Amino acid sequence: MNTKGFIFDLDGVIVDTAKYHYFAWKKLAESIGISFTEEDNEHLKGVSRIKSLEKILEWGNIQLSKEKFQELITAKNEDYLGFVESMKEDEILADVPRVLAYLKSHQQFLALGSASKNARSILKKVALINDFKVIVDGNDVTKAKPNPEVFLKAAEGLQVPPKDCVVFEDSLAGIQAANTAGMISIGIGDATILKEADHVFSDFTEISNEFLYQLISEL
Ligand code: B16
Ligand code: MG
Repeated sequence: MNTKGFIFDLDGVIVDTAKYHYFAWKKLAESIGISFTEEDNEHLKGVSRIKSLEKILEWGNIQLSKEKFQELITAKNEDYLGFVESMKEDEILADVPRVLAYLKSHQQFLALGSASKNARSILKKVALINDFKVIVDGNDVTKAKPNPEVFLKAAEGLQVPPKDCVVFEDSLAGIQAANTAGMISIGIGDATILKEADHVFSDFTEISNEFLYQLISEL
């Protein structure tokens, strides 16, 4: 059996923390008079915390002092962590445990590749921290998705060449990062948004063990 690298994004792939980011960004935006919808939130998926606030300010055409920027971003993260605090294993997205177990039982290497600086604490909350051989998150990279740094570092950690890696991602920036890294990209979500991916599924319930087996044997 070939050993390949399977790299998972976190938010929107393993857990649905996007809704918590949404609540926290909405509170922040509205506190400075900017309206914020779920559609706006879509544009922040996979985008780093700092870049996200820069985008919101741009949308509202607002300039802030460095101090105020820092104050708001700290408050946003505290609000977000307030939601994360009560997360349990039942917030793992459907069929993710089956896919992880299948890959592990076929001797495949698993990594996490996320833009989030909170990735490790979220993985602990949902008891998945020991499932990944390598974790690369927002604390380990200097270049945000669509730059491939996060996935290349994950492949390096797994000691698997990028061409033998598969990335599961819910954001367009993440799919572009995987493609630039020379990896197989699998979009989880809306096929119209993720059309640059090699394959798209609306969620893991649509990904069969046969498909996973094919990935393992064909790469
Ligand atoms: P944090 P992913 C990304 O995680 C989220 O999609 C994005 O909405 C968030 O702003 C970013 O992490 C930073 O997260 O504030 O926790 O450092 O999808 O790359 O796992
Ligand atoms: Mg994501």
